Amino acid sequence: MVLDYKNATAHLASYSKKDGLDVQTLIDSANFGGLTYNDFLVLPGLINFPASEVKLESKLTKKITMKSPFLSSPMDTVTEENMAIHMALLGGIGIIHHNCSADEQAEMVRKVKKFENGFINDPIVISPKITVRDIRRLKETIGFSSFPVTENGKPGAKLLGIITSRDVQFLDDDTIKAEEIMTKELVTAQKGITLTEGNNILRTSKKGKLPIVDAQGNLVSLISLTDLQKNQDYPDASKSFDSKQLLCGAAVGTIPADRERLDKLVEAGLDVVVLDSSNGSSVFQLDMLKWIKEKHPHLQVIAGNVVTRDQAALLIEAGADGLRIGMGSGSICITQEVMACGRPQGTAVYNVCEFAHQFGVPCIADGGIGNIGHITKALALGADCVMMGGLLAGTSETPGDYFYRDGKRLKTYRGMGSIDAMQSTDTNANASTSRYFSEADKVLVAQGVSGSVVDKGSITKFIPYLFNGLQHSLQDIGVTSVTDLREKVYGGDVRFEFRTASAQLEGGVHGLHSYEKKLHN
Ligand code: CPR
Repeated sequence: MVLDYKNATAHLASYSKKDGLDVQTLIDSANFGGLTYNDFLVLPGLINFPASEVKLESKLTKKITMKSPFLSSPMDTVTEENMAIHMALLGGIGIIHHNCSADEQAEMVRKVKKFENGFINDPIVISPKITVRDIRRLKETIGFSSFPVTENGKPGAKLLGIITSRDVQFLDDDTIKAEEIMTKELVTAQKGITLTEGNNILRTSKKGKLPIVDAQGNLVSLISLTDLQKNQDYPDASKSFDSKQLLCGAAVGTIPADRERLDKLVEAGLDVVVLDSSNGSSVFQLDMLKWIKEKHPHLQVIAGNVVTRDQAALLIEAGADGLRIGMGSGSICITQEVMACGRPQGTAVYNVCEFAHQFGVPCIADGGIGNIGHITKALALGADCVMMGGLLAGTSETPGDYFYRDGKRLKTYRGMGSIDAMQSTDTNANASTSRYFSEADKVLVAQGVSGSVVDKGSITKFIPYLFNGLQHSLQDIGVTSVTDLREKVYGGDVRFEFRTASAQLEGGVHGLHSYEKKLHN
């Protein structure tokens, strides 16, 4: 008998066969192996809304919600102040690494907290005694054409004038000093003005630079006309609850010196601390958590890393405001190989998130995110946010210089437990060794490698690519937000399918002689 086609959806509602698997069955069926992101797919749902309407707002910790579910890893080839500033501007957060002295790390935090879009808070400044020869040299190396002149040649001191390239262009005598040729009649603005007000002054005064001074005439910051033209608005920027300052995260270890380090970071304005350990279920981390909760009760603490419910329970009970999940899944990581310890990331993310959510503790899937699809899968398995190292490495906001090899423009990317990273600082609180409990070891055992990645351009383009891609991905699944995804996964409406080895081949590009994989414009 042929059924009436008009009743197809009604018939489906009472149909005994369902496509795909619910999430629990997916995880249970992989029990003899553990699940990675590449092992499964999410089945498509109904699209009745535009991708641009998909909300990616997500919880980072119990008290912090972000517009984009993205974090950059606390690694010395990924996150310093420049990355942290741009991650926050783009709606996520950067976690500043701790493979440096406490003072250096605190200074990076301070720079993120002091950053105001459009204001140059650390302008290159010259002294009145500097010669034309030096100014020309500075222009060649830095590429700027004008410099504020202050009494002692440093920002924060009394502003005396400005030197522009025109002031030095036609001078034959290289020994003339800046104070003899600088412009002294300056258009300045007072500290506290808004970017819009500053921009208006720049426009009407037709100057290239607007120095911002305090009541005593000391140089505080600068607005530049060239920046004005490229200045983007960042409506989704992650900001602290009480101030308009960008949100900043930083990692610390759990050795005694890290308490002093954390005090300095908190003084610099830190919002979130990540307790950085390859295995978070240690007495050291529990003690540290307890100490932080007493000493800095307003600081949000992300504990980890964990991959099991047992590990998670200890940290949840000790007051963790968020959990970081992953052991051995990082792209530079050899932990699973060397330590025989860890867990496939899909299984780890599902189990920990399912448990932690019952206590209102948000979770971050850390490591192994290689593309937009992996982000979707991490969120579908319960993660609130994802942390990325390798995917962001090679962008212009990461620390380190580009170099050329085999005709490719590259940057270094290395694991924090690689021999290179473990030997790289002369501070007694080496982040890399303490992350792996190796600070007392005479022989270092590497848990990661050091390598290189290709230039990915700026994250001001790359993060929007991830954001838009993720919106389209959730649209395909038929969910309108990260919360909607979570509810429909746990409710059994979002369905999953395993991928066999041949299914994985089928899902990749195949049958071509050659091709170029260009991911975005
Ligand atoms: P990917 O995003 O590159 O896959 O992984 C980055 C994550 O890898 C980091 O956030 C950190 O948790 C982890 N990680 C960093 N260095 C590591 C070493 Cl040497 N070994 C194991 N995991 C590491």
